[in-house]
Amino acid sequence: PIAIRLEDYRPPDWLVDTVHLDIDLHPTEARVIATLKMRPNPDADGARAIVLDGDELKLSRITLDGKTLDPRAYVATPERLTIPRPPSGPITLEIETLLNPSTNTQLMGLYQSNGIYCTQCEAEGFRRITYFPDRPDVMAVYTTRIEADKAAAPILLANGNMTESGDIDNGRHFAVWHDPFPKPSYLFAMVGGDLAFIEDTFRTMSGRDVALKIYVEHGKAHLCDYAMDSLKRSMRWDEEVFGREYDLDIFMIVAVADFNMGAMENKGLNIFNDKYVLASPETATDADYASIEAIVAHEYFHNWTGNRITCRDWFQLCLKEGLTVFRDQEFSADQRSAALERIGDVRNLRAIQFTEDSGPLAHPVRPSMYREINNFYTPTIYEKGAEIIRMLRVMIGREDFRRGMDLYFDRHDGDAATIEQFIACFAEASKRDLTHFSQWYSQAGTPHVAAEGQWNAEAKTYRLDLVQNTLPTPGQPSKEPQVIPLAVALFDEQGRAMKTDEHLIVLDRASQSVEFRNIKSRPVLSINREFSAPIVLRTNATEEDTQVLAAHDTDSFNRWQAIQTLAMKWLVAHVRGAEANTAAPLLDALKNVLADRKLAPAFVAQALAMPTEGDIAGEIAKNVDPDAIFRARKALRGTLSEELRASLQAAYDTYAASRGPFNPDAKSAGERALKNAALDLLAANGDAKAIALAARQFADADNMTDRMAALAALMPHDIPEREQAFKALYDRFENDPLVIDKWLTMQAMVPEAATFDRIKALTEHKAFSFKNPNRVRALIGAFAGNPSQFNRPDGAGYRYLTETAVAIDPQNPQLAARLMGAFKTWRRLEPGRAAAAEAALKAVAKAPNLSRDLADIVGRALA
Ligand code: HT7
Ligand code: ZN
Repeated sequence: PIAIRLEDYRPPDWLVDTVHLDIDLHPTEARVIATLKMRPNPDADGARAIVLDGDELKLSRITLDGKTLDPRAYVATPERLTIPRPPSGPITLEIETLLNPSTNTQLMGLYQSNGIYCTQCEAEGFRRITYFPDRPDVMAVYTTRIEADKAAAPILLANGNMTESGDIDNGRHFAVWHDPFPKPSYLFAMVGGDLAFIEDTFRTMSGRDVALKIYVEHGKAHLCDYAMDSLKRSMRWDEEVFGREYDLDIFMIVAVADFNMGAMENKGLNIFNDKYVLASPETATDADYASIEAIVAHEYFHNWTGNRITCRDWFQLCLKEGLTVFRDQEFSADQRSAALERIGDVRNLRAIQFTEDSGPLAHPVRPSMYREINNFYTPTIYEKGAEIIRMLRVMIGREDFRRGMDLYFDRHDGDAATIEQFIACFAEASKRDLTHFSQWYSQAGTPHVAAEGQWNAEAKTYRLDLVQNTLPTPGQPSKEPQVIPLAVALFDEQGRAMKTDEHLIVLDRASQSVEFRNIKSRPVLSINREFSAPIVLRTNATEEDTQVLAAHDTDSFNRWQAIQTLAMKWLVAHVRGAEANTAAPLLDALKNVLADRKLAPAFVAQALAMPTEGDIAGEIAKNVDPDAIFRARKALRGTLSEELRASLQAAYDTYAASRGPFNPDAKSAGERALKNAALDLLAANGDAKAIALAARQFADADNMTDRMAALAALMPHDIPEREQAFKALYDRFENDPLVIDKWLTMQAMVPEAATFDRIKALTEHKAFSFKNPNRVRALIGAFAGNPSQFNRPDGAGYRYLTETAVAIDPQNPQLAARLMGAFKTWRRLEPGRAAAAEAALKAVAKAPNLSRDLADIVGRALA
């Protein structure tokens, strides 16, 4: 695939002012007539040919200013429509294309999901509907007329407000929608189908009433209340926290079953993977409720950060995605608990972004080159992009941050903007030079910071020496120092805060020293509080220092981090063969936390959740042996199970007893989280009483959180109770695909050699389909996330994944390429496994007719 480079950006030669789409829906022969009012771009300096993008398009007719275009005046291929010598002034083009939604398995452009017509246009799907300058800096006002069989598609939706609708002959009907806000083509959407809906209204801060509707397949409307509630809370929050009001008269969400990602922020008509809409206590876990809340908010927040202000080009993707993730994280923190949200967000960042940043697929938050943009919807763009915004707020303070955001909204409303324009707003609002800070956007890799403190008893000073280093990443062999904001506090050895309480150190050179004065006793350093910068940190803290922080740090994040640090130290030593390693400091810390009645149960649950196998592999970084990691983690959890049994049982009993009707709120979810974390550890050794407890909880549970937690506790053990639970879950929920996904995932996660055959058998099961991305991710994606089984020493796991990806590729390249994300970390494996992974990747690279998506991922994974 050819390279697209940021430095080659040129403004479009032609602009489109209005688009009128006339869409005649039909399962195999949908007809689209696009009427484009175009004019030459006064700001462009290039040739004036009209070149429109297409993708697998079939042109049936084209007129220019009302006259059929002479076939010698244009060239049409499925991928491009060129008019080499158009008139020099404004023109109207009418283009008719014919589509087959029923065979569109890529789920890009116009397709059918369970008979519902829907569209997905980001990033480059609009060109699968009609020929168009399909780039985000071409913004137009859209009017969409949809016509369909009334019986098959009684509901017809598009962006904006509905202006007309009615019946026509032959059982057909139509609706016209007009969106007054100019938008890029990737935000276009339409839906047609037989759908149920729930509705509500929202009164905006200026007193306008907005109609809210959530559309779903029939029989599922009762599962949409939590999504609706999340939407209303998001709308209020954006008014209160960012001063942003919704702008159309209606806001719609449509949930579909076949969807490549989580959801899509099309103007006024968000389309969702139904996994992130449908919820009931019976079928959704607390984690599902939290995801629904976060994703509904994320897509809604895009209305300002993404839609009203969009991206000039796809290199600026983090302008909307990083910023919108930051906004949804802040929303969740306000709705739930800021401390717990931060712990969860950092866990996720380390699990998915740090791994990406340290492997062959590392790339800057603003890449300078891509071959397939779909492969850049990554944790780096989203999660690291959000971390940059968070650091910016730490650096300039909350007030200037808000003033910068206001300036951005004011200045760029209606624009297709760049990162430079965004940063300029904060530089202006804070009167700071943010040039060096902006390097976070262009330099890939996670900085490693060493922080070594030295207390001088005589001088009563504490000197902190800071050194930063970022390892090379693909295409960036040498790195510059970054601007790293480090929130710092000092405690005494009894855990009392010293008078230098909170302090911000901005590390912006390769090494730097800071001196604290009047420090009368040896301090304990708490640094990178609230994870103020996305770095890997090493300090010269003693184990006792870490214990002080684990018991007393006033920053919940760093208190949790201290416990993880104690656990990680034990785990790494065990992986390296130190069997006699003592877990006493960790056990003390956990006993402390379990006994502390003032702590939120959700925090205690997080403290009990040991680093994952992936976390440990990341810490070890080289020559990774997934089996040794698995054994170490199992041994640690076994030790905790035995040594903490009484307090774990007490925690379990306390929260098992306090059961009322199910409530998905954060407090109740936190209590369930602690009860279930205790159960998980109690059962870690396969202790018969604990297994019986888990089996009973599974059988008696009145909600999916408790049911899945019980199944997760049984899952690592090869026992009849586990198999009975799998069967019972299937029997009860066989008609609910979203629960079936949990059933598939849990089986794919079993850490036993037999899992591989179980997975192959499950692909033949009637509940499974390679056509539905949720099913594929639930089974094959989960297997790729099962470290000990995916990384079988014989390489069969690698071969199975690559062969599956190659088989899926012709049907859905995005899905195939995403599965290959499992190879982000292959280079850190021990030589035997690394060789097997490399061989599997090379076999893919040689396969004929790879999609651009798959070829790009494999090429980069091997480079
Ligand atoms: N902006 C969206 C990203 C997206 C997407 C969504 C669904 C299917 C294909 C897609 N390609 C890109 C989702 C978001 O970040 O909000
Ligand atoms: Zn987004």
